[in-house]
Amino acid sequence: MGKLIRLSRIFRGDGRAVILAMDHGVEHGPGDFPGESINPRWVIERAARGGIDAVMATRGVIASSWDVIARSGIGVIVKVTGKTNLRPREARLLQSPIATVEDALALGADGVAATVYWGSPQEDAMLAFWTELVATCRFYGLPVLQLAYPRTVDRDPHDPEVVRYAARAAAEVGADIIKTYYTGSRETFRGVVRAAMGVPVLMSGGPRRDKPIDFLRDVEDVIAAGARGVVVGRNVFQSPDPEAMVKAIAAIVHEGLSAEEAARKYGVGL
Ligand code: FBP
Repeated sequence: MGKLIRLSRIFRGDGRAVILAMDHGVEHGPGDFPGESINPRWVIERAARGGIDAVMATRGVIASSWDVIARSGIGVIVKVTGKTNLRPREARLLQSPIATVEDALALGADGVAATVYWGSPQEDAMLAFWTELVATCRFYGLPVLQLAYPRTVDRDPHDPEVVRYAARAAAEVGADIIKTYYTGSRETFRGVVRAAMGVPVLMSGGPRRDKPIDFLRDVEDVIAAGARGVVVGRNVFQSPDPEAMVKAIAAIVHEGLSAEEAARKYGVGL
């Protein structure tokens, strides 16, 4: 029951969610945050006004913005794994623990998130951590989101077949929510959603598009393919107007607007 109650704080009544990702300070470094966006409170405040349903972030970001989050009533997903780009390249195919489930609960989490780089030479270590995580979260009634990222040494991580494989594997090892890469077409992403056996699949945002309309078209495509929402970072906080961008994304996810209609309505990407 706890898990169901918490999932209802992440997904709206329509079963869909727009989630702001803010774990980039660890994953990529502060260079990802232009201007005011270096302050997570600034970003979360605007994204909440725009209509995000939840924020997925490191415990430090959640702690820094706790009052903004509490006032806005958005769900909280604490990322419990991470890696930095300061590591040697060959060591970046491994995510390490950066918080415990109890740390997340102490922050009022509605869920936790962990990355598995499927196909990595260090897949074994991430699966060992993941298996413990799922068992602990089952005990506490806490949903677990998996960032199911194919990271083999020789395949394109956006190759539909490896994304489909990652999504299926995530579903089979107990993910409650799957966040993975867009495969570039509705048809191939429909295959990803089907492979996940009913576990909600959300699109991972990716680097900021030069033209916001291109990102909004991807959102429209994945929703049409059966995705249950998006988990987006850079395309929101690197936008000149994060609030308008979230409004446009939410209009596609929750109101069924087309990318063009949403862009026109909120003045982005035209
Ligand atoms: P973006 O929308 O900015 O891509 O955020 C999604 C995300 O998965 C973040 O949660 C994470 O920090 C980042 O992308 C990982 O990107 P990469 O795996 O390419 O380093």
